[in-house]
Amino acid sequence: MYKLFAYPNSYAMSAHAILEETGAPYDVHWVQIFTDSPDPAFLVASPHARVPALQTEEETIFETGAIALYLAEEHPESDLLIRENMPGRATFLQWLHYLASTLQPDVIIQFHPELYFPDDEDAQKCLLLASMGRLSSVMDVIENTLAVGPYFCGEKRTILDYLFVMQAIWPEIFPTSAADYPNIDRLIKTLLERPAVTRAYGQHIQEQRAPIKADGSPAPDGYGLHKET
Ligand SMILES: N[C@@H](CCC(=O)N[C@@H](CS)C(=O)NCC(=O)O)C(=O)O
Repeated sequence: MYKLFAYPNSYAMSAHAILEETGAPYDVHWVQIFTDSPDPAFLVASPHARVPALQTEEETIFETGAIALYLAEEHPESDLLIRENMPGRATFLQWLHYLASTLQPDVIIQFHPELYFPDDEDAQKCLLLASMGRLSSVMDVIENTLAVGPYFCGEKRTILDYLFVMQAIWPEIFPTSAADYPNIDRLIKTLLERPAVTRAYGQHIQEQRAPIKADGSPAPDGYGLHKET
């Protein structure tokens, strides 16, 4: 039985949706992040106290891309990989790393510029602007790639689509709106129609609405990366 350390409406959603796709049994362990006293078990699994982290029968791992790849390899029946020696493998690896190292850092900046410039609102505004410029060119590149789609790997749905879409559902990471990127918009809609994705996403929305604190007091501001409206 897997244990997924998660925080509502966060990067944990892609790992969560992939877990659902595999059909493997799992428990979600909801944890608090951005706290001075993270859950000790969570800290062991994820030394920066960032979600997601996954406890398997043998070990614990962190980093969304690694968790996604691990789950897809462990559960080949889910058919979410371009494997070694398959055509398109190199491109698959390219996008896997692009999503983690080129897209993701600018996504986190859009939600938490204060992590980079605490107590300097002007610097935060400059960072947000510069980072959105970088996101804009990333979105152009992805939009272009998906023109051949519908998925990152053409006709084949892979973990890449989950890794991207579960971030692309946040309007804050687009210069204007996802609707201005027809191929991205189509991919988001296609993936969100999948029962496994709906189940995972539904748990995050439900948890985001529920208070996390043991004393039952309301969730703190900023609970969930993207605040529901
Ligand atoms: N590269 C990491 C990033 C994880 C990450 O930054 N997660 C955010 C939530 S979406 C988090 O836990 N932030 C808490 C913190 O930075 O202290 C991954 O993909 O797993």
